[in-house]
Amino acid sequence: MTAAAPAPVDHTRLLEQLADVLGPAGVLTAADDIDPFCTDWRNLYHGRALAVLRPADTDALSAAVRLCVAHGVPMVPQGGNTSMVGGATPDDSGREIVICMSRMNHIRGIDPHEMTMEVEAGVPLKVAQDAARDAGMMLPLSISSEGSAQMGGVLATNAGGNNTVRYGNARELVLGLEAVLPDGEVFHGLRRLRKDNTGYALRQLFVGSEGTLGFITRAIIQLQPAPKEVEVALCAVGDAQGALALFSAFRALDPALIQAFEYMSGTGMALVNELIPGAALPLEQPAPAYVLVELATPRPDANLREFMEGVLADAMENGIVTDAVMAESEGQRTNLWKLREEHAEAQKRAGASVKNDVSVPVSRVPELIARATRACEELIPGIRPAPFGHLGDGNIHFNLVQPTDMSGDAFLARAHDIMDTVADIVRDLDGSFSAEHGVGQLKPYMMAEWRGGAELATMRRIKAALDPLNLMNPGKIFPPATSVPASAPASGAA
Ligand code: 2HG
Ligand code: ZN
Repeated sequence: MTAAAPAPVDHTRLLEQLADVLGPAGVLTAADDIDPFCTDWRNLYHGRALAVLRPADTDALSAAVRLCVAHGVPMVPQGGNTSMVGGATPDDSGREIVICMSRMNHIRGIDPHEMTMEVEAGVPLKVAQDAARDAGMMLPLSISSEGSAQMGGVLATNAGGNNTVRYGNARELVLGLEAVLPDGEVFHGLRRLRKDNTGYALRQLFVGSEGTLGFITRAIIQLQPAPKEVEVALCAVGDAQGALALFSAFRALDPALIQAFEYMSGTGMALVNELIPGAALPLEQPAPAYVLVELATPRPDANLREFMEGVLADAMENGIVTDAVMAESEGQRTNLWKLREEHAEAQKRAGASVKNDVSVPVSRVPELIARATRACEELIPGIRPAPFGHLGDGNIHFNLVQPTDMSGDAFLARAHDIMDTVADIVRDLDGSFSAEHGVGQLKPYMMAEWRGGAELATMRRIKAALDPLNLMNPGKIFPPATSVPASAPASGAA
């Protein structure tokens, strides 16, 4: 006896009901409209979707989620579509609905006394930063994709970036949160309290959950005073050990002044100079490695420049720094930052690359870079390691660019070997395989090995309790319950 094939599901009724609650502008179904939402910006994942929903407010999203749940349709939230790990891309079943947050794009208020901002999920990070600046304050979260990345996605992935060293990840900036839960109920946690020890801190469950436990709709963000003095320097160093020594020198004197402390390899910097129009290294000689340090203070009379010059002069005398340039104007600051911010773009232009967004205790960054460089060069002769990132947080993007004499496809076919090679060293150094980009659909296969036992089991229990039907961003974070840890990604990594 053969089993009857399952009857095809007719979603016409669901799409009609969704159009009723969201309005015609709120439901996209034409292939041309949907396609851009079905591919990630790195072009690694290509899914399909039943529709894209564009709710205008929390109530509309809540009603839409209830309808999707009633029809058993999985939902994938998408902000600026800047995920490095395919976290916002639907699978290829064509059954999933993408929830686009762009219409929920209002800044609902800024309070100068509390120094808080209430913001909706679809506001681009850059827009929120500019609004804080116009109000005389600062939203202290800065990432390379801030022009496109939206607040909901930034929070859902607990983004880090350049200022984590001083202000923490997105998690540390969130005082309150509103989210639509997997049954469509709204979690009203938009409190603006510094102290609130009333049971579990539920808002923190949603931060970093990558849309698997609820869809963030609004948040209260802690702002900071706008800096009055800012100094930026680009320093040439011999290696990561020198970079770490420079970090320790600044930190020993005044950790509160360090707003960013970024490491760049000579290889990565050379690619930026070669492939990014307008980029130019303002030092006499290329160096094996570089540091970009930004100091900032809200005090107008802090003599930051003198302080920076003093630390750099000592570092040059001690041989830690071999050359350095300090920005003389805002324009020069922007140019120095461009050399750092364009690393991801330059590597994309250089051909196929494999990303490893890893972190280790900060003291072990030099060992990570030295060992992983050696191991990858042994694995694939001619490979171009181009590590860079947030040295002050111990978070290095240990990225590898294809050899010039190898095809991109052949290189990407080795992505899994490369990731495992780096991961083994990261594990040996007590690190994490996912520092600030998340797990998405790229790295669930690593979860069982790295977060197995009680930790993964507890995460699964939380997921099952909140989303028993597994309809919120399925396939992200969690490996299939029975999976062996060998479902290699087709390409790339993060
Ligand atoms: C950055 O720090 C981003 O610029 C991107 O996190 C990192 O491209 C990358 O691997
Ligand atoms: Zn980064």
